[in-house]
Amino acid sequence: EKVVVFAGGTGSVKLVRGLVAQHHDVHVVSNVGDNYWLYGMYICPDIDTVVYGLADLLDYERGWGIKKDTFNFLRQMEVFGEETWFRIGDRDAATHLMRTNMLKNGKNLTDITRWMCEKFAVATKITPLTDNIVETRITTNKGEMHLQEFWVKYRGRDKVEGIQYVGADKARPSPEAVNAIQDASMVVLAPGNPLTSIGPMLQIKGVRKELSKVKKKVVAVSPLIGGKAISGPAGDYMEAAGIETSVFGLAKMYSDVCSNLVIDTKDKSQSKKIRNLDMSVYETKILMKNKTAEEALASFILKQVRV
Ligand code: FO1
Ligand code: CA
Ligand code: CA
Repeated sequence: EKVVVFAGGTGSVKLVRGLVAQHHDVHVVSNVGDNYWLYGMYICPDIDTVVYGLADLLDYERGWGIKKDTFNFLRQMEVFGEETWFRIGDRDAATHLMRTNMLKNGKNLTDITRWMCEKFAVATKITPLTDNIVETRITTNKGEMHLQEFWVKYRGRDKVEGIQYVGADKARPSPEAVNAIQDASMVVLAPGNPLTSIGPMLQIKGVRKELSKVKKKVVAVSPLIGGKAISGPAGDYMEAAGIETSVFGLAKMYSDVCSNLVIDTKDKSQSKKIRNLDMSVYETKILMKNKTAEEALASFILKQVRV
């Protein structure tokens, strides 16, 4: 059985790691909306987080970058008078530099990501959802900016007024991603932010259609516990997008592409309402605070969710 995981960010890598530990054939389809150009280098946080996570190189506490990485390069950029709010480690920089050179030599992100998996000895397939450029941009009272500027530079403190996925209307899913969806025995929408991790992927033309064709085997995992985001600004983004910050709001958002929703036991008062949307609801503990919990949630999804 092939399990395809739509992934974007820290919660996603935990679930992916849990699924891989269950010896399942896992194929990760990654969000690209967070990708960011800096110092002439192309940075793909969601791809790198999964690669590093599966290579056991990820800084587990931070949830991004390589553990025990040094920051000499960044310090020198500071000496040169550059902004250094986006903390690129020395080893991490090598990844971005190699990727950028390959892009300049005409390789696409799918090929580059495959190369990365080989170099980091990651056997799990990881593919960007698209080889086209899609950029998640946030509008606040300070104006419109890249997600990384909103979240990292300004620490997510400004009020979110809107979210745009620039390029999503012209982007198309890669053939690898479409094949993965079609061949999957289960497609899992990881417990990522519904607007900035999973949302940008669903906005790409054709993706909603592909998923809706197989919605009976699509399982979304809630990123909320007790109506609040497990981590990050999911709640604020949902509010800005006019979506009720609850598992019911989430269910409505996903109901056209997904027939199964895994929610936390703390949210079970909403299960009945969700079932009325013609979705199956599964209740369990969804917080993945260590590797045991990651594997427990993965095992629950594989064994309890009937697709
Ligand atoms: N997140 C931060 O909060 N601060 C950083 O300095 C930072 C650096 C960084 C470098 C490489 C990388 O792949 C990711 C990095 N992230 C950083 C995480 C990342 O920007 C965000 O977590 C996601 O893009 C939002 O989901
Ligand atoms: Ca992300
Ligand atoms: Ca199984």
